[in-house]
Amino acid sequence: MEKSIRKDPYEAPDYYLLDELLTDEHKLIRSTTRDWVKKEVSPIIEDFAQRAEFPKQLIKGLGEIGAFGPTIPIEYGGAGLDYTAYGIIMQEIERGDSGIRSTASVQGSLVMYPIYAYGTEQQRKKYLPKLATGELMGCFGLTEPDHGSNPGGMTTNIKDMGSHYLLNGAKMWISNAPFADIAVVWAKDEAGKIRGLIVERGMKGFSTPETQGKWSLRASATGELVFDNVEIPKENIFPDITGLKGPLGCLNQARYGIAWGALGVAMDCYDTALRYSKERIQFGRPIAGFQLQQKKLAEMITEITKGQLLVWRLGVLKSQNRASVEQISMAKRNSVEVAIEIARNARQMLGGMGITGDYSIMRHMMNLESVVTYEGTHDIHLLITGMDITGINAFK
Ligand code: TGC
Ligand code: FAD
Repeated sequence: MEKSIRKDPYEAPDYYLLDELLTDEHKLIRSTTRDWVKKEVSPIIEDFAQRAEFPKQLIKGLGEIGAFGPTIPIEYGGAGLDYTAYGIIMQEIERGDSGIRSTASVQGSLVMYPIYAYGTEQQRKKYLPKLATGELMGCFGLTEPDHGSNPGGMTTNIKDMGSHYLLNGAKMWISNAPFADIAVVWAKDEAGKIRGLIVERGMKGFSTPETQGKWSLRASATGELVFDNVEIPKENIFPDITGLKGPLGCLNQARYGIAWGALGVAMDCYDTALRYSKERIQFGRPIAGFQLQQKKLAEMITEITKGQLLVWRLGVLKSQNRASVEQISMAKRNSVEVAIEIARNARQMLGGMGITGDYSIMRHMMNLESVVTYEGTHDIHLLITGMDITGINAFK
């Protein structure tokens, strides 16, 4: 059987004619992003993932297709698009690789968004246009070695020294950290209030050691942020936002993108398994003709279709500023769960070929182990839903 992934014959499933719910602009954005992923990501991503290296050459193209800050207004270099368009872009990029979507999510939702939403006009003008093109790359430091699901317990801190702030502490598991030019960092002030600030590479006492040995998200660079008496100019702090709602407000944006993105992974795995099963002959007939394989495929397309409807509706609500944080949690959790289940079944449908890098499924499967953990774990999102429907907090 011909090995097909490097040619990337991907065709997206649309079982319920959901294209009719999209505008012409949405469809154009989708085809532009899909073409870019087929041309630039698919041919190289497996090799980069095998080598555990981030393909830096993709940064410029990500900027050109509007993947950095799609909803940020045009005057600051963003694309000024609605949330459905943003979701579609994340879906298409993650269909190629979760690590590349991570790079785009962090840049747009976790770096550009807080600078736009919480920053001063001077900060917006200084950073946003260059972040939109990828001339500057950013990362987002919330998680610490001892505070992951419970970021409110963070110990990274700032002291007001009069002319500047002094930043101390460490962040862990930070996407893009090893090559980022700037970091949006969350730290407690002397009153114990969480504040956001912009740290620039080159500031004395700031380092970003790379995390080695990941079996997941291998084409994404992850690292630590270490702050040893870093002097932060006063103009680098976000002036008004305080408390956990600052960083969590950014996470709403990124979690929304993942809800679409993980479904992209599910669609890629389904498409690969469907094509393979129609071509692979065993016992004298295509394996797609066996009931057990049809059950897997039928269940995959059913879950994909339900997920597509959920994220489409969430996109409409988000564009109208009516999406609740709990609705976003439900969609992030559901899409990742659907994708994990589909990736596992799709991998089995490819038999031995499924474990190789000739197909995208095994890489997707491993990536999803990060996606199910970051931006709030599967458990945390379930507890958010649980608290919303019962009114009872089961976190603490
Ligand atoms: P809690 O007392 O519930 O809330 C504290 C304050 O925050 C507000 N809030 C939110 N605001 C905006 N958006 C949300 N989603 C919010 N959730 C809560 C809340 O109203 C309150 O405001 P105020 O004004 O009363 O102070 O906080 P808690 O300490 O009990 O924690 C709640 C919990 C567990 C849900 C939250 O901390 C959480 O979501 N934990 C998960 C942590 C997480 O998601 N970390 C992600 C790190 S970044 C990352 O993973 C990037 S990966 C990037 C990539 O590569 O794609
Ligand atoms: P823990 O919080 O220690 O959780 C361990 C387990 O306990 C989980 O199963 C969790 O669900 C469970 N648990 C925790 N609390 C409860 C509870 N109350 N009830 C029930 N179960 C509970 N962070 C950033 O700030 N920026 C980034 O760019 C970033 N990128 C990342 C990239 C990768 C590849 C990875 C793996 C992580 C990244 N993260 C990033 C960190 C990520 O957000 C955290 O890993 C995540 O929030 C979970 O924190 P933790 O790993 O400390 O796990």
